[in-house]
Amino acid sequence: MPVPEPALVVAGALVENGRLLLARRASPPELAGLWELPGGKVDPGETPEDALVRELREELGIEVTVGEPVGVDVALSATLTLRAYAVTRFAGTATALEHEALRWVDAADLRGVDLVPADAAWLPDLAALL
Ligand code: DCP
Repeated sequence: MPVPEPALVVAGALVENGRLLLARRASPPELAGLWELPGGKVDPGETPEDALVRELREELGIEVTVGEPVGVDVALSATLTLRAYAVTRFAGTATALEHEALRWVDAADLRGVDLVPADAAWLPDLAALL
């Protein structure tokens, strides 16, 4: 039997004036209260870039341009892989439409933030953007 490719979750790194946008998850219970790069699952037939544009519109109410991947892909499980992309441009004011809160962090703040475990793998890559 062929082994299916893992499904992809995409997340966006938005930087403005030396600060990175983080979003605090409301669910599931084991991730609630932890900070992440906002994003979500790629739908069937959708490109990862299109999925990230859609997710950031739904979650933050902004229109983004997606750039290159940031850091390495992270395995969330046998069936789910997580990838971050740099957001090179965005329009609008980011608003927590689906998260508990948003926060813009500088390099010093980033070191002290409680990130979801998967996103912590990108810390050096994210710090390099600031
Ligand atoms: N995830 C993560 N780090 C991120 C974004 C997501 O570790 N920066 C993880 C959390 C979940 C999975 O990826 O285990 C899917 O993320 P979401 O729940 O945010 O994605 P969706 O909103 O698309 O999921 P659903 O369809 O379940 O609502």
